[in-house]
Amino acid sequence: MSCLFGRAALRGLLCPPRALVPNLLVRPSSGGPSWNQERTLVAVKPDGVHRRLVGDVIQRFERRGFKLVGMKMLQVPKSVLAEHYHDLQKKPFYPALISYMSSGPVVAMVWEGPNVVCTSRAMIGHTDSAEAAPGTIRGDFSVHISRNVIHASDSVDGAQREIQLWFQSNELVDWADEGHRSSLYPA
Ligand code: IDP
Ligand code: MG
Repeated sequence: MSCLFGRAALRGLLCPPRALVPNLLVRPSSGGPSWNQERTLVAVKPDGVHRRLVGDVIQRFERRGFKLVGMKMLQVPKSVLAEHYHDLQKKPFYPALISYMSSGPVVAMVWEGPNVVCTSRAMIGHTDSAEAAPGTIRGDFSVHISRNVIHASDSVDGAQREIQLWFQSNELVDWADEGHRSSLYPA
């Protein structure tokens, strides 16, 4: 990828206006906040696991105020990766991408919170490590696009598709944190 923002990367960095975010992942709550409680898939890739970066990633998402509702370590089957990256099938780097993503364990997580899809893309940074801003996960920990440490879904629809692909519904935990929410955002 050149030094200019690629279209996919740019799309991943720009947040849609809040009013346009579809409400697909909102969980019903008992008179709770009207914020979009989205969910997104975040995965620490094999390079991130090898480099002991899992804890740092979790800490960043927790400190931001997001809620962990699913987590597992797995060696991702190539069939899952093929579906996950089906948009990239014709790219020259696709075979290397699948080989790399299946080369070691990945830590997959589902995070929940207001606008978590868009915010997590900002937190992980630009796809190309050379373009990723310092302070972002990729900008702090990676130097090459093919070893960029972390995945995060790039749209609400994509997040829903990816969560269903990577997790069984009984692997996701709805746990109450109402007492904590009021210190994160207003009701
Ligand atoms: P994203 O991970 O920021 O959403 P995508 O365009 O969806 O970026 O690409 C998926 C993954 O494919 C990237 O995170 C990166 O690991 C790899 N990738 C993308 N573009 C290139 C490239 O030009 N060379 C090598 N690997 C790439
Ligand atoms: Mg992507």
